[in-house]
Amino acid sequence: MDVTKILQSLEQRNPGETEYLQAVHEVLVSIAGVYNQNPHFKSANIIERIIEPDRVLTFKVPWVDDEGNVHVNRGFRIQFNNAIGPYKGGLRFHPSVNLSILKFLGFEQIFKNALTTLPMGGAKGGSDFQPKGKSNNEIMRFCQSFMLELWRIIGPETDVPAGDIGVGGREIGFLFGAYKKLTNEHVGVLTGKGINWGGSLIRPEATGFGAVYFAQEMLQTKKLSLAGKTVAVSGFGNVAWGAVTKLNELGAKVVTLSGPDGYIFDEKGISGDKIAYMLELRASNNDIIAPFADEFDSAVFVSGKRPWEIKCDLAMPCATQNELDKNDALQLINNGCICICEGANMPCTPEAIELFQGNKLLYAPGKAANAGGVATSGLEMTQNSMKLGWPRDEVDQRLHLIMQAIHETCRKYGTQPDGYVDYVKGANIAGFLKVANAMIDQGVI
Ligand code: NDP
Ligand code: 2IT
Repeated sequence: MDVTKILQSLEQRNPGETEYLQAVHEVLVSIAGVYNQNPHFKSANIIERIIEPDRVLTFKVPWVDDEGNVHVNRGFRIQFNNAIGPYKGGLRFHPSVNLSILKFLGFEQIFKNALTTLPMGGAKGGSDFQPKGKSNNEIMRFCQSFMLELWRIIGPETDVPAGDIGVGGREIGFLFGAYKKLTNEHVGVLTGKGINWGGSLIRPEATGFGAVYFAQEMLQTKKLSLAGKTVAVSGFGNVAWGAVTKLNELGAKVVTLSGPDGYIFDEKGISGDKIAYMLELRASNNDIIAPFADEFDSAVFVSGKRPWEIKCDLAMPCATQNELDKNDALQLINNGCICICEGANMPCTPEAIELFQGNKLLYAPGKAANAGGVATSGLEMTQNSMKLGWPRDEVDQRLHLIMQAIHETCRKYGTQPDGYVDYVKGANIAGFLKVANAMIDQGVI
């Protein structure tokens, strides 16, 4: 496989889709060796087939605001690959959403889902809708209009969407209500559902919990633990909340959170009522973290900056893609950070990753470290199929085991001759092998 040639042709056919090209580039570089050693991949042209989505749907989402004004947003669903199971992946509502971002997320989701050990294909969707500042009724009307199109191509055995940035329990509720009305079926077509109507315990916490379990595994390879470690976290959404909660449980001290307006630093640690307040801020729908520093004397707000300048042992980026660049990486390294564990999808730029790996730090890519969210979605699907619900401990234990298994898989495929574990390579190779072999078994289709 000639990575440069493939990427050139991909760029020609997908001009300007920078995030998508970035995600494909990373995977191709990782798997080139394995690919070239196995001629059956080449003869089945797996590469060209795996980087092209099976199906891309874009649609109009008209909706009416509380003043009676009519708006139009764009909706998307990328069904990327269903070789190992039904399409599965979240929906993102954020003004930055475009085809490139959803294709990168859908592409990554193929490998992430393969790593979970559960039968799920890869997909992603969403809209450029801005939820910030919208009323409950406006969100509901938007979700209903979105589902008026989406329902045609999803189903519990076909494609099962879930949440992502801007889509949480409330939105999943409105989307589910609309699907149920349109099809007259109460089925597990979405995950992240409310606990009284088919949801799974632990799903809200799962991505953050899972990422912390993964960090714990990485530290253990160096005979270290989370107890007493200082952690810088970015974001203050669903993933950040789960991570901060579990980090506290395991004895670590979280000193930062961030929002689009800047970050807060709290040297006393963010725990207890501070976590509760973070949720309140999130629910206020204003998307600013600054008020946190007004509420707690120990916290200071740093406007317009990212938390990576704070001295920490661990960094957990949990906000969005490309939020940690080369300069941030240098600051972390110079400040003695030993482990970077991604809660978000692709939050570190390629240059930052190169620095982490070049300095032999523990570095885990989102597709391995944040797979606990979709894995628990898979467990929600299992419970829906069985028409029963597992207790909290059972789901948490399964999540923990899955994260340990993913870590082990990364080690198996990513350990380098000098003993350093390249988790990027490990995750990409393991995910790729599973999906590619399934595609070969199923023929050219
Ligand atoms: P939330 O909507 O709950 O929180 C996202 C946070 O990131 C918000 O603070 C948001 O603020 C900020 N953010 C989003 N986009 C940008 C941007 N372009 N620039 C700066 N800040 C931004 O989302 P989640 O916590 O669910 O998701 C966080 C990350 O985790 C994402 O990368 C997501 O893909 C990933 N993830 C989520 C999973 C889940 O189950 N929810 C599972 C696995 C990964 P604002 O919107 O104002 O910009
Ligand atoms: O990026 C992700 O893995 C998610 N947003 C969760 C997807 C899911 O289907 O639970």
